[in-house]
Amino acid sequence: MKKVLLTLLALYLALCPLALAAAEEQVTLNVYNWGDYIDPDTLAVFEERTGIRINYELYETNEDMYTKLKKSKTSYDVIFPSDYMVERMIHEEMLLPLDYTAMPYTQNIDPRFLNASYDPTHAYSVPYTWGTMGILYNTTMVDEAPADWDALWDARYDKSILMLNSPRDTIGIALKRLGHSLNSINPTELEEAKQSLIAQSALVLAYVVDEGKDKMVSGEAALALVWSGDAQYCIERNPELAYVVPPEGSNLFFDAICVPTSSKHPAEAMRFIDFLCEADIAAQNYEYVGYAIPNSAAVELMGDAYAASAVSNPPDETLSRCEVFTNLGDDTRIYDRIWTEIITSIY
Ligand code: N2P
Repeated sequence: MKKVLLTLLALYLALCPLALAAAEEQVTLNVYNWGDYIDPDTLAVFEERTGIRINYELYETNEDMYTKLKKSKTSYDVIFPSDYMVERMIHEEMLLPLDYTAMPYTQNIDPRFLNASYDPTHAYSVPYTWGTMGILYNTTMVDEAPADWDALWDARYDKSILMLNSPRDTIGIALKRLGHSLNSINPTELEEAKQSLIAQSALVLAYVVDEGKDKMVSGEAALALVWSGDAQYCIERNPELAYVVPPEGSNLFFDAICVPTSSKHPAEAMRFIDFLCEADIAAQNYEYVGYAIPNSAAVELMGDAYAASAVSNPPDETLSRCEVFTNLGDDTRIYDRIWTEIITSIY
């Protein structure tokens, strides 16, 4: 009996480390992304296929994501910054270099998207989506289609206008409307943009990001400053809505997938990025998210269904009027200060 017990004890002690090791192998990736920016079904596919778990958290703006990464002790494994924010995070050594040999499906990315100035060799970022900013409007609530950015300053739509609660986007559009670059750091131009936004604020129903979509779909507001994919998402749910990129020009953005330096599981993070680049997964995500994608294999797979949307896929003439945000370095503080002044003048 004693011998049997000793044998069992020996066996238990021998197996214990194995059990511990198995428990340790369960990796959870902390994925931090914009609202409505992935089809949740694809996350389940990834978990099932790899045994890697995903803990999914949301942010609404590049600035919120950046501040969280700087200030919180949480380690994130995968994030989705826009162009100018990728540039800033590379500069501040917040991103890990990527191992492309571990991500064969990145070959599906259209090479035209791989020489962007924010990360010229794409050492730190894999392109995920792209789009424009414009006006989403309810055709039954406006007298005529918006002819220019002035529509968002039109007193006829008092308390029926939604603006983005996002400093670069909202200040950028105010600059564009006044004929300036949306990367301006000229104090006079920025003061002019600030005053125009303070004057406009009396007409604004709310400064929103993700909640704006429901408000537009339900007809609570007549006009909204939105990103093209969110416009597409809303138009699919309410065909009385339409989208326009005003003639003065707008922002063209590229959002990317990156691994922050705080990642505890960079190998698994890159496995997830590679998974998102598979043609069928990228196509499935496009159908859910509505933003244009740089994945040639997925675009080919979708054929006409993809090519047909002028909202996601604007003509070159529209794109030629758009500007990409650049990292403003220390001058970003001017925008932060102006944004605080605008917001505090409202509330
Ligand atoms: C997704 C927000 C997209 C971000 N809802 C635009 N850069």
